[in-house]
Formats: sequence, C-alpha cells, structure tokens
Amino acid sequence: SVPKTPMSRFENDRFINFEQLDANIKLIRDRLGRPLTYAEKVLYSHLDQPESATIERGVSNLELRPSRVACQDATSQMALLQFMTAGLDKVAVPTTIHCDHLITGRKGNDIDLAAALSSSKEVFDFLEKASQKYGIGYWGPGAGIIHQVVLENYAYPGGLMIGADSHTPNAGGLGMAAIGIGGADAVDVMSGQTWSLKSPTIIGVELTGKLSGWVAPKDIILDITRRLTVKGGTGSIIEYFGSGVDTLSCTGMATITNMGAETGATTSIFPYTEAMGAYLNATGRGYIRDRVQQRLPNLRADEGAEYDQVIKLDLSELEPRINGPFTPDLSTPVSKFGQFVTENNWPQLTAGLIGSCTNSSFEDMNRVASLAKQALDAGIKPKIPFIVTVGSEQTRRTLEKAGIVDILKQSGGTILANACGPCSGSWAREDMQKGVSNSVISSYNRNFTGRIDGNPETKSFIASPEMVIVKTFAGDLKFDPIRDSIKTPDGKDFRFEPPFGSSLPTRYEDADATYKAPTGEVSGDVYIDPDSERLQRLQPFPAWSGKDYHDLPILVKVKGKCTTDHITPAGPWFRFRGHLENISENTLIGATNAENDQVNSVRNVFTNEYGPIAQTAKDYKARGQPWVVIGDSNYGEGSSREHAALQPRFLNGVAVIARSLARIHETNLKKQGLLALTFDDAADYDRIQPRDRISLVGLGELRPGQQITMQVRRPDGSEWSCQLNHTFTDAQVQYFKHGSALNYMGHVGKS
Ligand code: MIC
Ligand code: SF4
Repeated sequence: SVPKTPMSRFENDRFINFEQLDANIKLIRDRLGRPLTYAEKVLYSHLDQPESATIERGVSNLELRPSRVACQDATSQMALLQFMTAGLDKVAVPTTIHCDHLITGRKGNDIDLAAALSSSKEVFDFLEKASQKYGIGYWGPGAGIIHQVVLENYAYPGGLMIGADSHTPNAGGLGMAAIGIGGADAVDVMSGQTWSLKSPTIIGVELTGKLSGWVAPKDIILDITRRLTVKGGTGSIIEYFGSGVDTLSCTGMATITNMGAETGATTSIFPYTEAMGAYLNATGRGYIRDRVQQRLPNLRADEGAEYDQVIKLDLSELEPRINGPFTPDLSTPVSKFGQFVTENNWPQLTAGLIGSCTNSSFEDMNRVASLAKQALDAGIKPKIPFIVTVGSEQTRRTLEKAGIVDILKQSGGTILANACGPCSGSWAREDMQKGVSNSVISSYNRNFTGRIDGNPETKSFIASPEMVIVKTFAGDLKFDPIRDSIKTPDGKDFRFEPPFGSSLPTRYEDADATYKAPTGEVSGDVYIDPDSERLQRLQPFPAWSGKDYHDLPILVKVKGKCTTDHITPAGPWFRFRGHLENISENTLIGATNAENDQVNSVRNVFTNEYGPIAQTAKDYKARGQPWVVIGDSNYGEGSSREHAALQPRFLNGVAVIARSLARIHETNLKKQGLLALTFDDAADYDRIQPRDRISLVGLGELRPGQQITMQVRRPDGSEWSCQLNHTFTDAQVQYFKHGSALNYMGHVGKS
C-alpha cells in the first residue's frame, strides 16, 4: 500500500488522505457527468457528503471539511475567546496561530521585536497558553507572516484550508484552495463542524506567453484587479490555466493568488506545476512532491472543463503597472504613470516599502538585490527611506546566507521584523508628520486611506518590489526605469538593467525553532485578568425578541467606500482586538456620513447633536435603542476582521442594509446575529435620507430566498417601502433568532 503522507513536518500523526480525495473527485465527476475545473476538484473532494451534496455553481450551499485552520494574532484572540465558550478540550482539525500583526515597525528587527514582546506580552502569553491547551501549533513573534509560514510549511496541492485573514488565498500558489474567513467560521471548523460556503462560480484566467524584462508576477494581479475591480471576484474562485502558468515560480503564483483577495474573490488557485514541486523540495517537503506526482490528473482542470467567465492574458504583452492611490483597482501602466502623477498632482514620494505577505519571497528579494547592486555599484544611494519586511524567519535566514540581506542593508534598507509591520498599519513612522500630504509606494496588496501610517494625507501606491526599489533609488514617484536615468555622483547618466535572479535557493535554511508544538499540558482554564484592557471574556449577545423592528434610527448612512479598515481600523487598534468593549470605541471611525460628507460625525437622534459614531452608538445602546447602518457598494470590503461585525452588534446595531456586501463581512455579520441585507433595487440607497426611520417587518418569516420588506418613514411622516434581499441559510436564520452563531451552537449542544 502507499505510505501515508503526513500533513506537515510538524504533524507526523496527521495524514493527508489523498486516496479519499481521489475517490471523491471520481465520484463527483460521475455524478455531475461533466468535466471539472481544478478548483472544483479541490472544493468538491472536501465535501462532507460527496455522494449526496447538491452542487450547482453560484446557487447551492456546500458543506465542506477543510483540512486546516490558520489564524493570526489579531484575529485569533477573538476566535479563541469564542472557541473557549464552546467548552471543547482540543481543536478537531490541525490549527496554527501566527504572531505577526502585533509587531510595530519602527527601528528594525531586534528592537521592534523586543518592544512587541514586552508591550503585548499579555496577549502573546494568552495565545501561547491557549494553543498549548487546545492542541494548536504556535508560531510566536518573529517566526513570520501567517501566509508565508503556511506556504513554507503547511500548504499542499489539492488541499482545502481556511484562515482567519483575508489573504489566506496566498497558498493558492501551491495549488491549495485557501479561503479567508472570520474568526467565528474558524471556530466552527476548529470544533469539528462542517464549514458552509455558497458554491462559487469559477472565473478562468488563461495565461499565455512569458514574463520578461521588468514585468513581474505582481503585474499580473495588478492587471487582473484592474479588470475585475474590487468587487468583480465576489462569489467566485479565480482559477488560472494555460501555457503561461508553467513559466511562473511557486512564490510568484502565491503573490498572484494572495492579492486576488483584492477583487473580492473567494480564493484564487493555480494547478500543479513543476515549480510547485521544486518549492516543496526546497522547503523540505519532497515527500509531498513525490506523492502528488502520482495524482497529477487530479491536480489540474479536466479537458473541456467550463468556466463561468474567461479572462485572457498574454504575459509577453504585459507592462509593469502601478495601482492606487486609495483603491487597489485603480491601475496605471508604468509608461503612462508619469502623466497620471502630473495630471493629479500626486505629492512627493517619501518612502519605499517592500515585503509583506504578498511580495517577500526569496525571488522577490533576490531580484530587488540585483537592482540595488547596480545602483550601489554606480555610487547611487536611495533618496528616501527604504523599508523591508521579510515574510518569515526561514526566508530571512536564507536571504542572509545568500548575501541578499547585506545588499538590502547597504541600500539603506531598514529590515523590520518578519511581520506585517507597515502593511497592517503597525508602522511608527518617524520621518513624516501626520497630516502632511505625501506619497509612498509599496509592494503590498492594500492601499486604503490611512492604512499604512495612519495619515489620511498619505497617498499609497502598490507595485512590484522591483518597481518599488528603483523608485526608492530615484526618489521620484514618476521615475520609469525603462525610459529614465538617474544622475550618478560624478554626473553620469545611470540606467538600470532589468532585474534578474533565481527563484529558489537550493534549500531554505532551517527555522523550526521558532515553532512551539502543543504539549496539551495546560490544565484548568486559560486565565484572563478581569481588569485587563487587552483581553475580555465574551458575554453572549441577547436573543432576538421575536418582534419586528419599528422606526429604527439610521446610525449613519455611509457614503462611498467603506472597507473594514473604515469600520474598525488596523495598526494602533490591534491593541484591543481581544477586548470587545475597548475596540468598539473605534466603530465606523473612518466612515463618511452621507448627510454632511464628514468622516465620523453623525447626528444623535435624541439630542440632535453631532458627535463621533461610536459615541452616538453607545448613547443609543444606553437608551436601549437598536439602530441600523445604511451602506453603499461592497460594504465591508477588505479584511476578514470579525470585529467589524462584533462591534456594531455589541453597540446595539441590528442590521446593515447596503447596496452590496463583501463576502467575508456578510458572513461575519450573520454569525454575530445581525441582519445582513441588500437593496433589491440599488437605487433605493439614494432614496433613503439620513433622518428617515427604518422598520423591518415580517422577520418571523425570515427564510432562505425570501425578501424582507423595509418601510421607511420620512421626517414629515410620509412613508414608502422597498424590498431587501439576503443570503441567509436555514442555519443562519437560527443565528439571527438566537442572537449569534455561538448562542445557537450552545443551544443545539444542550438540546
Ligand atoms: C489585512 O491585511 O487587512 C489584515 C490586517 O491582515 C486583516 C486581518 C485583521 O484585520 O486582523 C485581513 O486581511 O483579514
Ligand atoms: Fe499582514 Fe499585510 Fe499580509 Fe494582512 S496583507 S496579513 S497585514 S502582511
């Protein structure tokens, strides 16, 4: 018989059941009587009941059994607090926690790491102890960014995992269907339940040709994001295919699937290629490579498989691109970028940042070093601060051994801890005052207002790491390495040659010591100080009263973009991720009020005074007054943070009614017992005035596929009504009725 395949180098007693996956794929193909795409194979082979599940793309709900769960330090606090209320001894599915968001970038690795270890000691201790107790693998601060550590150690072709972070799709670069979810979804899987997902439609992206010169894998996803926009991927998996796929490195593909999150896609995935095999070998998992080589037909789409939509991209024709500011889908090719900067008068470039979970691979840094070296050899130094965040300690050591860290340092690079740092807003920027208008360019994936340095006046652009480093040397946002030159100290014109460098080391260096396996030796409860400002035990939300809602005030009618960064920002607020009451102070702090076009200023219906949104909500709560939020398009775009749902719920919010909702946020709202609703006619958004009162009627009849009626009463007493849509399943209706998914689980557990 075939030897068993351990799930990872750290879990020798857990195995990947490839035989079962293969059998399931055959079963499903026979049942459906049609060829399957690769994403379909991976998803459907993880169905809880492959023999009977209804499968209809875009329609049916799939009950799935993911084989792994990953959480990071900012999301796992709330996930664990919820898991603890479930009263289980151990997680049912291999789970890991990665400490990466709570480390603020300031001076450089050693100093920053020591500072984080002391300032967030209470939280790290909690995460470590809880990991030990519940059988969770713990990657402490410094080990690396969740998605890189997962790619290097846990991802495998054909697998299905979920992660409490929106860029979990990074593992799609290694052929895994890796899906970002909120903490409450993670808790379901950790406690052995199935995970439910509306069967995604499949967007096929056919790649032909080959990248060359200045064009990098990042440019592929910058262009796809432009084409699909920040909501075009919603409800879909982006599946890549075509001859161009075989020309890409594994980490390059991970960059592409990582940033696919910016289109709203459920995940993105590449079929198995030789480059994935080479990456498995180099990261010490040749045994997985050998095993998957025996099931190649199941690691790609069947001949004739159909996609719901096909996008074609010729890699030979692609140009480097720069996306931003404000939104990741505003994309400009490098040749037109200078003009774009001039026309919009974008401010002076003040920093270049490379790394993050999106672009911090050996290949990225190697190619960056090839450019930096050219400039250094010509006597040129970067003109502006240059910041580097490497994705993992394993990669950092490998880069150090290859001499690449040295080159980055000679280029004036500040090497921050292997953590999210500036990408998550955890950047104590010292070179720039708040409120000063300036531009920064990074190789990250997000560029929402205020995201990187908390300064709303910072215009943030995203590009490949190669593009970032040359602009850093030029100190000029408009610099185009293909057409422009830089003056050397002795007055010559220096031009960059295109970047180069191998995509893989022969073998990654060992960094296993940064990992702590669970011992299961912690007895009793995990202690939480009742006076802590960082951690707070969760109190169950009240169940629904059984009555319709009448005449609810609109806390805020949000105008325009409202990402989770606007609802509950990152950076300094990470501090309160384990303390619902404290973090609720930032609720909707970045939202623009349609009534007065002001950010975070709303009228209190009781006092008629304008004040911050959180304060107003707290006042309503104190008065026992439920309220609603009216949202614009793609409300809740961006991160997976369930705080964006928990906080409104905690402050007495009962419904979010929007033109459209982002997938993870929509689920998070439902999990916490809120009504997640969308206008049947998006134009009704315009009809609602901030001073109107909202009634939601017939809630007792809430059931899948049936609309809800909203009655609107204007200040003059006149009324109109409209229909609202929702995507509640039967189980989700119970979450609403019981007050939350957790309440419902507890209820089911008891009955
Ligand atoms: C992000 O990139 O926005 C984050 C910070 O990683 C979030 C997670 C969080 O807010 O904890 C995400 O992507 O889900
Ligand atoms: Fe961290 Fe940025 Fe990646 Fe989010 S996108 S996980 S903040 S590095």
